[in-house]
Amino acid sequence: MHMRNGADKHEMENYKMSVKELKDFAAHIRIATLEAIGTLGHGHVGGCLSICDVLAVLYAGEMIIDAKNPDWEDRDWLVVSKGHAGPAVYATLALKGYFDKDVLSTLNCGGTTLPSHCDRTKTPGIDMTAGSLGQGLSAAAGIALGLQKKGKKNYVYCIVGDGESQEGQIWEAVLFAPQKKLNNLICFIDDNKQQLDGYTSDIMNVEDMEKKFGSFNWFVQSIDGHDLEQISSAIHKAKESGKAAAIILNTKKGMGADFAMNRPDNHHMHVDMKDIKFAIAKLESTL
Ligand SMILES: Cc1ncc(C[n+]2csc(CCOP(=O)(O)OP(=O)(O)O)c2C)c(N)n1
Ligand SMILES: [Mg+2]
Repeated sequence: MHMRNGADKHEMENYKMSVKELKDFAAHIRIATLEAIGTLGHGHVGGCLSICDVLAVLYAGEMIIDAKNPDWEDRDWLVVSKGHAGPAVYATLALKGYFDKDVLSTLNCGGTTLPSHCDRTKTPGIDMTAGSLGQGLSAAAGIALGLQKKGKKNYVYCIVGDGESQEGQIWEAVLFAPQKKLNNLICFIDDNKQQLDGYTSDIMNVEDMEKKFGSFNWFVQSIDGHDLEQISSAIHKAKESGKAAAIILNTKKGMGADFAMNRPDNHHMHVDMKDIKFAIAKLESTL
């Protein structure tokens, strides 16, 4: 595992976080995401909620970051390649103190610093602009290679969607990373089995991602993407593997909000404030 100057404080913080505290953090991310989308009246509810648990683990202490210095050169990087999940990332960043929580209510409004899709030029803490699917893993691999060339020990994390993995450019990056020995790159695949207009297996089946990444020489794990302990342990195993690592997160699109789960049309939804309030109350009851 890499160690670097100034990192010890953050790593200690991570070890102190109990599972209950992590669960609460994930619930707070979901609540703040739903509040922001509810205020706007529409948004990418499903794809935001499926990645809240991995965001919780990363930002609870796994990533070495400094909210007061988002561009700190010894930080870890996160590329959210499925850029439409911006609102979940913004909720996390606000909870971590990158900016005031009130800013979340400006989501996707004119002049906002929080556009619906991630934009590194607008939002403190966003490391890469995304939205045109398929590009983020290449960007993450490039960042990881650049950091290695500079002799830096930072990790680069990337979150890719299952539908997004139909893009050809993803597989160029999958070919590239192990050849360049990018052992500082950890790619999560948010395998929520759904894309914009239906089930991924019906539209263009990405099939066995574990086998596919493995055959390109990645260190691969497939886990329950809503189990915080499994996510945390998979990241540690990935770091110990010494290889470019893929973690397939078996998730549910819309996880944590009954109105958004188990339906084919939960991608970009117009939301009813009654449903949002009900979902938030249910999440709050778990705190
Ligand atoms: C290149 C490109 N094609 C199409 C879109 C439109 N689009 C936005 S999200 C999405 C579905 C992506 O599915 P998935 O990667 O599974 O993400 P999820 O919705 O499950 O979060 C599509 C097709 C896009 N943003 N970029
Ligand atoms: Mg999906």
